[in-house]
Amino acid sequence: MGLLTIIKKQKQKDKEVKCLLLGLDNSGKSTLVNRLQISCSNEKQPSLEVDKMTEITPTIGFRIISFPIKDNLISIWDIGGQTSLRPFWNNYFDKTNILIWCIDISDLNRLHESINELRKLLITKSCDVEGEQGEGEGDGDGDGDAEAEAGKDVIAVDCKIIIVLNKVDLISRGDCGATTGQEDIENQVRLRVVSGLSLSLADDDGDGSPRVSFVTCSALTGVGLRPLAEELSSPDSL
Ligand SMILES: Nc1nc2c(ncn2[C@@H]2O[C@H](COP(=O)(O)OP(=O)(O)O)[C@@H](O)[C@H]2O)c(=O)[nH]1
Ligand SMILES: [Mg+2]
Repeated sequence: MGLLTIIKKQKQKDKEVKCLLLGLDNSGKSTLVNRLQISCSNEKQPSLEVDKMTEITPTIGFRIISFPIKDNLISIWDIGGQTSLRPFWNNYFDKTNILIWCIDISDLNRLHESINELRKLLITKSCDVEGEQGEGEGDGDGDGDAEAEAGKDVIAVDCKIIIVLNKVDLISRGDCGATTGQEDIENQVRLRVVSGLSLSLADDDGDGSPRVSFVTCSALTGVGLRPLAEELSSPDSL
C-alpha cells in the first residue's frame, strides 16, 4: 500500500460517520446497506457486486459495512430487527452520528409496530423542567410555557435521525394493493411517524434538538438512494 493511500485512509478514518441502521425485520435494512455500498463505492463496476444483492438472508446479530462517500468513511451498523434482538438495540448507540430507521412503506399493517419500536427507542418524558422552574411553579399565573413543557415527550438520543421509507417500488407498481397514490401513502406514513413520535417537524431546526428527516427510496431498484447518500455525508451529520 503506497503512502498516499495510507494517508487517504487515515483522513477518511478521521471523518468516520457511524450510522446505526435499525428497523423491523424484513423492512429492507440489509438490502439497503448493500445497495448503498455498491452504488457509492463501486460505481464504475456495479456488475461485480450483483451477487451481493441476491444473497440477502435474515441478519443474525449485526454486521458493519464501511465505504467512502465524498471525504467521509461511512460505517453502517446493520442490526438484526427480529423481536428477540430488539432489547439489545440500545447497546449500539455509543458514538452514533446518524440513526437510520428503515420502514417498509408497502406494509402498512406493520407501520404501527415500527413506530412503536422507534418510540420506545427514542422518546422519553422530559422531567427536569419542573426543577428549572423554581418557586411559584404551577400557581396559574406563572410561566405557562414552562408548565406545558413539563412531562413533554422528547427525543433522548443525541444524533441525526433519518427515517427511510423503503420499498417504494412496490407502491409505484401497485403491488401492495394500495388504492391511493404513492404521494398520498408517503404523506400518510410521514404524518403517522411524526404524530407517533409527538414530533413537530417545525421545531427541528436550530433549537438543539436532533434533526429528523425522511427519505423515500427503493433498496432494490436504487431509486432515491442518492439523496440518502447525500444526507449521510453532509457535514451537519458530524
Ligand atoms: N420490492 C422491494 N423489496 C425489497 C426492498 N428492499 C428489500 N426488499 C426485500 O425485502 C426482503 C427483506 O430484506 P432484508 O434486506 O433482508 O430486510 P431486513 O430484515 O430489514 O434486513 C428481501 O426479500 C428483499 O429482497 C425494496 O426496496 N423493494
Ligand atoms: Mg437484515
